Amino acid sequence: HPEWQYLDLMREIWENGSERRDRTGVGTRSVFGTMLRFDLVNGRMPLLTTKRVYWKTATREMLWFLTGDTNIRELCKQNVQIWTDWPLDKYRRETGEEISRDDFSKRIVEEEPFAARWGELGPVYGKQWVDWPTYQYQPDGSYRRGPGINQVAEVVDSLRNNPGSRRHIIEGWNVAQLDGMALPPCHKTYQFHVADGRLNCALYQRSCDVALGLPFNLWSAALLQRMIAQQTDLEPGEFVWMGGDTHLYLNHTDLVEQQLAREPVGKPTLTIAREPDTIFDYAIDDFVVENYEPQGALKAPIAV
Ligand code: DHF
Ligand code: TMP
Repeated sequence: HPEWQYLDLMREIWENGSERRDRTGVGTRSVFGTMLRFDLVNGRMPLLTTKRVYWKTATREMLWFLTGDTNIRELCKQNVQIWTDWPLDKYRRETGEEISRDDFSKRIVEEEPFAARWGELGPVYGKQWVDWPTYQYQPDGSYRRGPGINQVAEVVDSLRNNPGSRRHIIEGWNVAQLDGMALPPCHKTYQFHVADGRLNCALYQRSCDVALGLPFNLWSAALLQRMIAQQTDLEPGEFVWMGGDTHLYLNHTDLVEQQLAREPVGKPTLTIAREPDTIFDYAIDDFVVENYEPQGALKAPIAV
C-alpha cells in the first residue's frame, strides 16, 4: 500500500531524526532531503487512511489559492480555519487583546474592515500563482508596475501547446516579497511533465510538518495535478513529492504513536464530476471521493 511510504517516513524521523530548535520554539526531529511517489492511475489519490484527513478543507484552500486571494476571510466564511492562527497570533500580539479563535474568525467574517486590517496574509501562494508582480524599468532608472503573471494559466497553456517543455513550473518563492508574507511558501515549486500521454507532477516542499501539514499537502498537490490533467486532456500520471527539512514536532508524540500503530485500509479514489471551462472554474461539489473509510481523526497542536 502506497501509504506505507508516509508511515515509514514518520517512523524514520521519529527514531533517527536530528533534534533541532526551530522558529516556533516547539522543537522538532528532522531529516533533510526526502521523497514519496504516488501513481494516480484509476482515480487513486494520496489520501491517508490511517487517520481522517479533511480533504474538503484542503480542497477549499486549493480553490481559494486559484482565485488569487490572500485574505483569510473567504476561508473563514466556509469555516476553514487552517490559516486563522497566524493572523490571530499577530492580532493578539499587537493589541494585547485575549480574543478566542472563534470570536476572531467571526469578526473576520462579519466585519469587512476588520478582515482588511487583520485577515491579510500578505503576497502568499494565491498572489504569486495567479498574479506574480512584474516591474518595467524606465530609462531614468525608476520603474512602473507591469501586468501580473498568471503562472497557473501559463502552465495550462504550455502543457497544451508545448507538452515536451521542461519549463512547466509554478513557483511560490518570490524572493523580493518574502518579507511581507505571514509565512514564506512551504510547498514552493511545482513542476509538470508530460510523457506517454500522462501528466506527472513534482512538488518541492522546503519545510514539512509531517503530522499536520503533509497529509494536506499530498492531497492538494495531487488534486491540482488532476485538475490540470483534466484541463489539458492528459491522463494523471505520477505524483512525486520531495521534502527539504522534513520534521515532526516534539509535541506530536501522541499522534505519532497512535498513527504508527495503525495500518492502511482501502484505496480511496477521486472523481471530478464535470469538466469546467478553465482551471479557475472548479467548485467544491465537483469533487467526489469514494472508498474513503479512514480510521479516526488524530488531533495535535499546531506550532504557530
Ligand atoms: N504551520 C505548521 N507548524 N504546520 C503546518 O502544517 C502548517 N500548515 C499551514 C500553515 N502553517 C503551518 C497551512 N496548512 C492544518 C493543516 C494544514 C495547514 C494548516 C493547519 C491543521 O490544523 N490541520 C488539523 C485540523 C484540520 C481541520 O480542523 O480542518 C488536522 O488535524 O489535520
Ligand atoms: P517555517 O517557515 O519556519 O519553515 O515554518 C513553517 C511550518 O509550517 C513548518 O513546520 C512546515 C509547516 N507547513 C507545512 O508542512 N505545510 C504547509 O503547507 C505549510 C503552509 C506549512
